[in-house]
Amino acid sequence: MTKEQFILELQRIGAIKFGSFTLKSGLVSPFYFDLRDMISYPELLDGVSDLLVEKIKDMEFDVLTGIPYTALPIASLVAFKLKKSLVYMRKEEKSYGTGKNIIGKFKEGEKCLVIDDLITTGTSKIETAESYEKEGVIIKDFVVVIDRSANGTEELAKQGYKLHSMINLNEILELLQNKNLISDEKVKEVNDFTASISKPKQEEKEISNPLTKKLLAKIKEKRSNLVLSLDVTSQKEFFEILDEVGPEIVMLKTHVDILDDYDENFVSKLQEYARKYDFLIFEDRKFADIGNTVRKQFRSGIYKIADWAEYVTVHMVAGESILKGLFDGIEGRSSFILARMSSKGNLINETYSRKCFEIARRNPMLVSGFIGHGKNVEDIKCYKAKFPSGMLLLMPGVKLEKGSDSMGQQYITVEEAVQGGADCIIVGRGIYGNENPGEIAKIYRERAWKEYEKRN
Ligand code: S5P
Repeated sequence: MTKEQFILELQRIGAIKFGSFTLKSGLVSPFYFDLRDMISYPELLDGVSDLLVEKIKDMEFDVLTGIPYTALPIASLVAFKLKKSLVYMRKEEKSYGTGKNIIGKFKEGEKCLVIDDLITTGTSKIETAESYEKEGVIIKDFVVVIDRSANGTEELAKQGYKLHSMINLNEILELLQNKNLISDEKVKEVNDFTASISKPKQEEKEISNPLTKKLLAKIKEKRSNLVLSLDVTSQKEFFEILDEVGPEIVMLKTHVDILDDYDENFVSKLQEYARKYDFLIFEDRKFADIGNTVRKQFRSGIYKIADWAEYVTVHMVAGESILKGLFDGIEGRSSFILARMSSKGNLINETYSRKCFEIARRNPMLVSGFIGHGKNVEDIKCYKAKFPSGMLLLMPGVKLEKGSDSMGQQYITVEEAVQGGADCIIVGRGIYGNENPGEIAKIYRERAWKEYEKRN
């Protein structure tokens, strides 16, 4: 069956309708596609699965799924024809028995290709991806039989997914128009409707946040994307190490509250070092409270972080208003949101990460990027692909060798981090825990920079 024959068959069985239809959203649409009844037409199912097989046979994936209900029988046939295994997701989360939400055999880290019948806005695809990602399955590609959206491709791309459409709305309109099965007026009506519901295209914006630009410029200028996390408890040790490592780093990350002997001279000395060795200052305070409290934690108390730290970290668990609390009325400061963590068993899931990205997208002047981690290069790439454009990835949990500590920290290698998309690596004990912090920092720097240059 050719694509044209398939479209004409759909029209014949009433799966493509023109008229006036009230959608779930309440909008009245001049057309309606409903592929549910296709299961009653074996030759149509055979035809569509052949066309899909042709479309996906060279794509890379381990398992195949269809979004219930309509696409599941279609995906079953496609899987059968390609001799690939099929999985599917329960519609209701299961909390009893095995608690398994994905039916079928799969291994964590396997790539799943998702088939669906239609795409309108892309929202349900993103939700599907999230529920698979929660179970450790990697989703990158969606294949739809009909793309009835105006910009589904862009909407999915924003979240890091690729849409492959077998047929788009224009192809259907053109064919039916050529066969005199639809009037010119109707075509216009359909096009006007689609244009009216599509979200305006967002241009890829240049980076507007001056602090993000500043970090990027410093990385380039200093030819280093190494951030030292200097988590030592005495000022003596702090500045001794900094004297050795300062020349190698683009930024210094502090936990000022772990110093045993913090005093009023600390900040001015730190700033002097930052000037001397030309690095930026980042306090990893991890603000996570209501706006009013973080505002005081940032500006007041012993440390007065807002006075000297150009970047801070934020846990978005309290919601978007934390950004207002932190930055309202302050210039020249920015944040990194913890949208993933490196510690074993942390409670962050894909949905939480995505919400962090949405908040950052709305606040580009207050957020420079995200802290993140991943199991391997692929996993990090998937994570970073979902970032709003122009946002940076800083990655802790990095050492020269993979491993872990006894308190839940997990390490990946410098190469994995940067190849996956880390713009900066954050290294603590790997450097300050070494007998020769200066020498080892040089090695970290060189290895990270080599991968960074390769990637860019
Ligand atoms: O998920 C995270 C986020 C951060 S900011 N995992 C982390 O390890 N960090 C911080 O990075 C942590 O607080 C510490 O300061 C540093 C990693 O230190 P290391 O000694 O394990 O390299």
